[in-house]
Amino acid sequence: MPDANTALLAARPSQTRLSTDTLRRLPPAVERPAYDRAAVTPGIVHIGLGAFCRAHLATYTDDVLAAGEKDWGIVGVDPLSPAIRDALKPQDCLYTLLVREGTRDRLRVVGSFLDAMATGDQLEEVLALTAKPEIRIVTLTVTEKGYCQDAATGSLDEAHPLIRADLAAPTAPRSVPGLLCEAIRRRRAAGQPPFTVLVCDNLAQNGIKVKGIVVRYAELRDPELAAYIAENVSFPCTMVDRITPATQDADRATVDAALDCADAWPVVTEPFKQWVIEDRFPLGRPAWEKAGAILVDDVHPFELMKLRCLNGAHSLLAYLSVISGIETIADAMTDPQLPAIMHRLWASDLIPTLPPVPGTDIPAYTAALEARFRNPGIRHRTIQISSDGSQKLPPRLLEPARELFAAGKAPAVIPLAVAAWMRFLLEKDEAGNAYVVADPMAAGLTRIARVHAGDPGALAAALFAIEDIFAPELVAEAGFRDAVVRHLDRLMTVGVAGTLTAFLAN
Ligand code: CS2
Repeated sequence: MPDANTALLAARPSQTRLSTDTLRRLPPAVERPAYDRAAVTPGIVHIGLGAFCRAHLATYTDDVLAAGEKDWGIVGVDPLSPAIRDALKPQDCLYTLLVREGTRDRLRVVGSFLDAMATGDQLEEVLALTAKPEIRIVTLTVTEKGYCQDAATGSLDEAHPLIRADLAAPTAPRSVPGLLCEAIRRRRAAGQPPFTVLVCDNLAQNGIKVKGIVVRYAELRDPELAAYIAENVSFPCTMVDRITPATQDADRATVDAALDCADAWPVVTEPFKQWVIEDRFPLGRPAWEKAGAILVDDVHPFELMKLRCLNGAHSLLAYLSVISGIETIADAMTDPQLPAIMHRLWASDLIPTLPPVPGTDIPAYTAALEARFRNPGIRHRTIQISSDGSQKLPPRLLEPARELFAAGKAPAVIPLAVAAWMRFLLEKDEAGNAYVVADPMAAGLTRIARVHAGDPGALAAALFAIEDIFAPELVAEAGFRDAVVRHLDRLMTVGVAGTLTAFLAN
């Protein structure tokens, strides 16, 4: 990624860079911050500078700043690499959002990031900032794996190399739990009440889970600090939604041409966005409801609906697509069979597990989801969604399967999705093209897949034995195990199309 950016900028040395100075010269159709950025002060530190947060919470906050709340600017922190910081800083942290609906593009320059940092070389600066009284919220988008969790239980993975390293050197943390814990400790030592921690990743009960992870990490470090966090730090749960694929060079070229200046890291997204937040902010919050966020007492029903219906369907489609050579979700939606499989997943396995969702008609919600998946302007790559299956499958599909069995029912489509993930681990599609399995557990998973490539029963059994992914209660269900092995056998012998034909005929 950084190389692609550098190459792009180097290739166009004469092109002006997006910045505060060039903002006023942009074509009139490009929306831009409708407020004086120089008058805005930081109130939020955001950890994780990927595309999603820049399409989502940064735009909600941009709207709130435009509505006149001046003390909620964001300082972005990249915990992984300095690449996005280095792309954003020379453009005064401005970037373009390319909102695509079919062939219609809307461009908006977002101004809510006031500064960008990276923990790699600015850790002390970041920790000094989070101790300041004006910082009242720390938001996070670090993906599921960023929390160093055991995905099956959602508790801290105490054997995680980053956690072990942080416990050995806790004042120079590299993991997200270690960073949060150290930031809370230093702020307390500075005599400040704790900031609110707002987790914006796709974990079930994300605030509760991450609080449990941080408290457990703190217990291993200093039980008194753990008790302080447990009692005093608020971690509201949130449901976040906006489909935001990784930026491609073609998107950069489109944006540069439309702006007539260079933006090193624009973000492409869909028009739809949704944010449901539990209203527990002891030090206050921006009036995000002015930008359309929904503030509630209990996020759980919203979160289950989104995590299962949207993300669960995404994972099913992604694995079946990667192995059969379908490149994007929009392409999967034009396949003769995949939409029907997705409808079955919703109707038989996922919707029956959902509690009522306030103000929401679930069939209308899934119909709208399907329309979003079909948006041909969004090239959301199935290989991107296939990443981190070990972290994504438990909350999206394995947990609803476990709930169905507990209620005396058997899931119809989830075993097929699990089998597709297992087949995906073979690292080659049906035409023999190789792809990379990106997953924090990739080395072990692909080794198992190689050893048992010719034997679906043995492959499934070896993967079922990984308790960080599969809860023992689920694996104890013979109906589940047998169905996965049956589908895996078919996928490995007749392929995706043949498997789906047989499946849909029943
Ligand atoms: C996707 C999500 O990559 C994935 O796993 O399912 O990024 C999805 O696009 C977002 O959660 C939509 O809000």
